Amino acid sequence: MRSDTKNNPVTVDVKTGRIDYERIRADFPILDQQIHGNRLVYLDSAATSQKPRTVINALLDYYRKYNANIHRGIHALAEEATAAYEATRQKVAGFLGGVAPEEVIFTSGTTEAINLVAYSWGEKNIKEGDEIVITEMEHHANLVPWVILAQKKKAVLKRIPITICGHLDLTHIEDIITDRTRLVAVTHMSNVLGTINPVFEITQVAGRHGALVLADGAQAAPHMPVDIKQLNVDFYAFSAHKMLGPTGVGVLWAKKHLLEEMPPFIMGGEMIREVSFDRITWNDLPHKFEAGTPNIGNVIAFKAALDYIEELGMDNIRLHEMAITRYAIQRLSELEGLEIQGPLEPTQRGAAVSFTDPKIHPHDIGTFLDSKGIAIRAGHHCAQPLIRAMGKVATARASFYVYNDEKDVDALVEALIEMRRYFGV
Ligand code: C6P
Repeated sequence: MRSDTKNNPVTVDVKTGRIDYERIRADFPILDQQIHGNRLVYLDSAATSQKPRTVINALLDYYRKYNANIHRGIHALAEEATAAYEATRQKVAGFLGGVAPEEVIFTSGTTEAINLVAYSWGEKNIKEGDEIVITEMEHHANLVPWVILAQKKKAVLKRIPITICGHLDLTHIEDIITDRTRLVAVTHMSNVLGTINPVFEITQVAGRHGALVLADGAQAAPHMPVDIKQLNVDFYAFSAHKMLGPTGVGVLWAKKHLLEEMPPFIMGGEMIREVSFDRITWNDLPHKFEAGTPNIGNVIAFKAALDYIEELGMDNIRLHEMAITRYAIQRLSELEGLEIQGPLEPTQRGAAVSFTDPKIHPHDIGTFLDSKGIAIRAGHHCAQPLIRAMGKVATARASFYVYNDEKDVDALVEALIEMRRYFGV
């Protein structure tokens, strides 16, 4: 691997675990700009995070110096690209708490990772009358594939409801997960409510009934330590672009024996061992699930993102975000009538904070904040059944990451106060 993408050491206050925000912000070139004449305050990391210079440089390096296809060539560039691509797989395996690298499948994102499980494992294992359990707070990526699979297979789709505080209501879990349940698909952290779900506890119940558990880690993996063995899940999916990495790269982790039993999802080059017109045998893991030329440069640059996160320390990231979230909830609560969705206690939630104003539509909130240089997301956040269960049509969502601090929260709250004056409410 080339070494000129090496990051400068980042600083963390050892006593508080707080990240040196000004220092971090300087690592993200995109943040150094004005939007509509104001300092950019980026509060939309739950949609996609910004990228540090090291990630951008890793991508440029690949295209400038060793762009080649992987696992095929016998020339120097191909070998260098293959080694760098596989180094990311090793890094991901370590990031997940030390899993086997062949259990790490690169996909285009969380969405494709979950679809892979639905099409491959689901098509093979779900039969008429079987049960698939999801929750009321799923993103469409962990909902639509199961709705469609259940319809196709005449399986029963059951759901775990939410409480008014935005937690999963596990009161009737023993009735919901039964001996007919084949799979429980649950988000590790809600992209709307911020709720961190008790995935391990759910795997305990599922395990007693012989059901597998898939956790959607799109919002959790970027923000908190993920140890697959401790979580006890069978499948785990997440996206690089929400954790400082490039778009177009995701990960499906699954237990080796499951991957070995699952048929390939996409057919083509690289995923085969031998092909004739009447017989085809599959390649070993992980290649069986990575047909065609993958997103080589972006996978390689993803390693730089994981290096950056490792250097900061995931525990420090979590502490930093809990402090910002606590401050954000406290400051937003000062606005009379503003409703904050999800748990209010930062230890139970992540740094995606949804809110609604009784008199101003979330889209108007988003548009007004944009005019002040503040980027948030407004809408249903690809979780329509959840938004409906909350009795809303949409929410505004501010989401924080390593490059945000309390100053950004203050900018948000001041702009919301100004917005109310502007709308005369
Ligand atoms: N949520 C948001 O603004 P992809 O698009 O495949 O990288 O990730 C899909 C996905 C799956 N699960 C959860 C919990 C998610 O939050 C997301 C992406 C973004 O909330 C874009 S809709």
